[in-house]
Amino acid sequence: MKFNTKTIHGGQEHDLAFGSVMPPIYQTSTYAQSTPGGHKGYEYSRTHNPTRHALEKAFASIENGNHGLAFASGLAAIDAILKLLQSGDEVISTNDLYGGTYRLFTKIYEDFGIKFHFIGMENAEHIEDYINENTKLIWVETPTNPMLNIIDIVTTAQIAKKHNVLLGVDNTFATPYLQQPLDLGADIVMHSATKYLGGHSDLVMGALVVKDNGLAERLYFIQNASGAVCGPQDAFLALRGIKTLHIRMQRHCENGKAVATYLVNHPKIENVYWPGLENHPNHEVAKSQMNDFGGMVSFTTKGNNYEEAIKIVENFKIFTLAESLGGVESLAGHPASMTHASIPKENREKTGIVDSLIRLSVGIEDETDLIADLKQAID
Ligand code: P1T
Repeated sequence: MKFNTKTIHGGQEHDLAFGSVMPPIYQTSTYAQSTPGGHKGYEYSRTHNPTRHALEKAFASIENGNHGLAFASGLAAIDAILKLLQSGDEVISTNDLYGGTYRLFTKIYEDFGIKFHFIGMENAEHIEDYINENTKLIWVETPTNPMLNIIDIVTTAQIAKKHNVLLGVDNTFATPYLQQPLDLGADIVMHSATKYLGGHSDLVMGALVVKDNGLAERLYFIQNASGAVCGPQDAFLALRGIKTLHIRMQRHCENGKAVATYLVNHPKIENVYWPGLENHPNHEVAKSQMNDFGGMVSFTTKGNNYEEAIKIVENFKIFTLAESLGGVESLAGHPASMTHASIPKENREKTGIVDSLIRLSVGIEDETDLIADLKQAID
């Protein structure tokens, strides 16, 4: 099955009871048993729920994996991965990543004795300098949030394999429409399904997909034992969202390109970060591992003035000033004071999250309206 068919049919069966084409929302916590253990495969909804199960099969299908897991949020999904580790283990992570992931790593898991190295991975060979016998996980966001750096997944996977270390890739920004990390050698692919997979800014959810049966078994154990599962209503909404992922992503990419091109030519703009630009430092790697370049665009203004950046985001009429990304509507954010405020200023600025940085999640509205909105807000 091709990707555009998988988004609609991948892992899906018509409902066994009445043949409903869309999966029923099994809004139940528990299932009747004829005798202790005598059930129809479902016992309790933290462990299994048919609507969630349908979604988990869809996740696995679109990411070319064998096993999918749905969580209550993206961070709950990352949390489940970290529970594979033990005190004394070490993790090597991209230095540019979602502020909430950084906070989970440094404010929760460092206290449990896990050591994190946050490094620039644009030159993947650099990763090997940080590997030792305690290293258990390499954590990669690509494109990174919010600087849109691109990490070479194939080379990173080769390094991970050589040292017997797990490679997890946060595929939230790209989605499987643009890149499929498991096919490039990653062990775990993760999503904040809150974003493009859900696609309509109406749910909070996380996803994991793996190929390996043993790894899946450990993650299912953690999912059930820790319990951060999503509810059946949200599972239904995510299933509905995934069915249009391919056409939404196509438009996100087209509009992303139009916005990036407009900003590059604007006299008040200093830097534009979008992996499709030929002068993007990792453009060649992006071309080799992505089918297109997505709808996330970040930029800074000349003079790097905090007040000016705040004024711009306040001036938008179509772009909504809000956290999050990946919905059909365009959003704008100011990472230094919003999504990445939990990263100390000194660390933030080292990776480029300066005071004038604005991040756009370019939606699927008409391109000319988006450009006009940028023009009036910046001018
Ligand atoms: O919000 P949640 O569903 O828990 O997902 C966390 C997360 C993980 N990974 C990436 C790359 C993310 O962007 C996020 C969430 N990000 C935002 C809310 C944001 O505005 O960047």
